[in-house]
Amino acid sequence: MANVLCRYCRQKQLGFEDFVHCGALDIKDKSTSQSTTHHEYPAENAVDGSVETFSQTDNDGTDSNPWWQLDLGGEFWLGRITVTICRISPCAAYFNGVTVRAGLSENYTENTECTSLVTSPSNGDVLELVCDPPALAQYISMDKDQATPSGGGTILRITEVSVFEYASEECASQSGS
Ligand SMILES: [Ca+2]
Repeated sequence: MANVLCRYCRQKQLGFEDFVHCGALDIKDKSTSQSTTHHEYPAENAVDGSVETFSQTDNDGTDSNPWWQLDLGGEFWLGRITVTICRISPCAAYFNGVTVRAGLSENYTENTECTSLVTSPSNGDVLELVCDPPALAQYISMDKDQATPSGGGTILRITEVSVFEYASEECASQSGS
């Protein structure tokens, strides 16, 4: 994985690519959406900077394929995606079995899986999900694949998401190892 990371970093350092930002992206005011919304838990609650709020899809069984999506408003090389899971049950169950995708299509089903499937998280976890290889993406989505056994059924709850680009500091640490 280190070689993949460093290739992109070196391109940036040498000016071959027009990267402007490094590290964590400011996503607080970026556009979010989700398949359905349960009561007062809209999609933007997952990027509002607070671990006390969360987004959630409907829990009445009518949303059989729940998804959540973030529009970064531009293309970025990802990177790392951090997901905070709230501390109280059933927070972990509601994020179990999630597929994280990143890509350039507004239709999340056309984007590839960015990280491995999320299985058996715990309440209060901060999941560090790495896009390997790096993904050029404008859209990040999280959806529940109904073909995968999931303790959370058809409800998707997301407490807080952070998104990181590959930065030159990471390149330096990787290449020095
Ligand atoms: Ca939140």
